[in-house]
Amino acid sequence: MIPRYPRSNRRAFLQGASLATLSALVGAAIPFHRHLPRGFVPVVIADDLTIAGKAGLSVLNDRPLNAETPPALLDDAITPTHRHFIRNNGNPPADTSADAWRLAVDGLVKTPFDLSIDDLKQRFEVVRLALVIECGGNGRAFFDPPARGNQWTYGAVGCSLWTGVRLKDVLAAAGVDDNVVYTAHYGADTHLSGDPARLPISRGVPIAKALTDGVLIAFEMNDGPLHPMNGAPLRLVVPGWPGSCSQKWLTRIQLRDIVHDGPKMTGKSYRVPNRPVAPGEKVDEQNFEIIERMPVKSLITSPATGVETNESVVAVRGHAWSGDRAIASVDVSFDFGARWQRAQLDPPFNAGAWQNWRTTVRLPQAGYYEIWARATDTAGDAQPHAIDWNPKGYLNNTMHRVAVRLT
Ligand SMILES: Nc1nc2c(c(=O)[nH]1)N[C@H]1C(S)=C(S)[C@@H](COP(=O)(O)O)O[C@H]1N2
Ligand SMILES: [Mo]
Repeated sequence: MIPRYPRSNRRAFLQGASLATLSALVGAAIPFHRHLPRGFVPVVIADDLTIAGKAGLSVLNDRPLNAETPPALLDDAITPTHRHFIRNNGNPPADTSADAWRLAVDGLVKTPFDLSIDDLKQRFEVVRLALVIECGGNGRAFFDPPARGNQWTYGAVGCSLWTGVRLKDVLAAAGVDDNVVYTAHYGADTHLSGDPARLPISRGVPIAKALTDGVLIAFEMNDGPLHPMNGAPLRLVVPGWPGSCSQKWLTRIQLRDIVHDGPKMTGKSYRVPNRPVAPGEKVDEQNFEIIERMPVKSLITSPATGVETNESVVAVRGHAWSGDRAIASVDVSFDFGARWQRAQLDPPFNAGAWQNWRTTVRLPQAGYYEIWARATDTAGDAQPHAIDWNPKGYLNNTMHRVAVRLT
């Protein structure tokens, strides 16, 4: 895999990487890690940065590990584990073995409990759903003026098959108190500062969302183990909402009578202004609101952008999704939006999955074209041309544009 950032940055990234990240990169535990001099990069990865169990992901120049998938590698109807993006806020736990893992359910419940993964499988119905996880900051790279944070382009999204138990069943077994308004999620990853008292991220969702059918406590991904960087051995999957709600390395779910105030719930994290703002405008923190459902969006996964072809008939395909809603239609243009043709659209595998679509375009003569895709959801929301700018660069759902040159 070829990292997108210069070698010097890559070296700095590797030198600062945590043990769990290095283990993921070399593909094995590092028993003598304590003797590895600070700043030494394992030679196996010094020349070619690969993430074990992943292929073709672009690593962003940041610590901790964050990697996105180029759109053309998201072509599968269901995203294979080796193509699912990685978004880490802290240092992943070193030990992700399933046997000793425990999940606590507590807070405002009648009967708090603590369960193993086997207990979860035995006590609750096991379901398997295709579910979209998309980072709230996907598309941030295109904000102008720029927004700080990981410069995701298109590929901080995936739709894998997740097997697990429904959060609502687990909460029902615990008994939800009448005054509960929000969940609080906790994981086993540690804060980048190394301070054990600080959490990298702890988010939650309104109890009404937590009690919907599609929210899973998942222990399998694509019928195999979860990838260590995707939260093994246990994670939440909250479809349609910012990926940050889907706590990885899940250890605890607490029910609260206030909107959860854990790290990355407050301030400007995963929040947007509660009214439209001009690009670059300063917005007071009290005028921010928590992002809930993700907006309507689509991706062109074929052709790959920049392709050169001598074949005037081009097959175009991709996916479309919209928060808690289904997609009604996808339209495709190859003349900068003057005319649109309707694509053939599949129903979702289940609610919470993206929908696959395809069409064929006939390019009239040699030259440069852009293929644009525009999805419309069942409530009539369609993708915009221009970014609805916000200070932290969330929710960019502008149309995907792909360049094609016909020779
Ligand atoms: N424990 C924990 N859970 C987490 C995160 C994290 O850093 N730590 N990142 C969140 C964010 S911001 C996103 S977008 C998704 C990404 O899931 P993935 O890495 O499996 O693609 O995980 C979420 N869950
Ligand atoms: Mo995210």
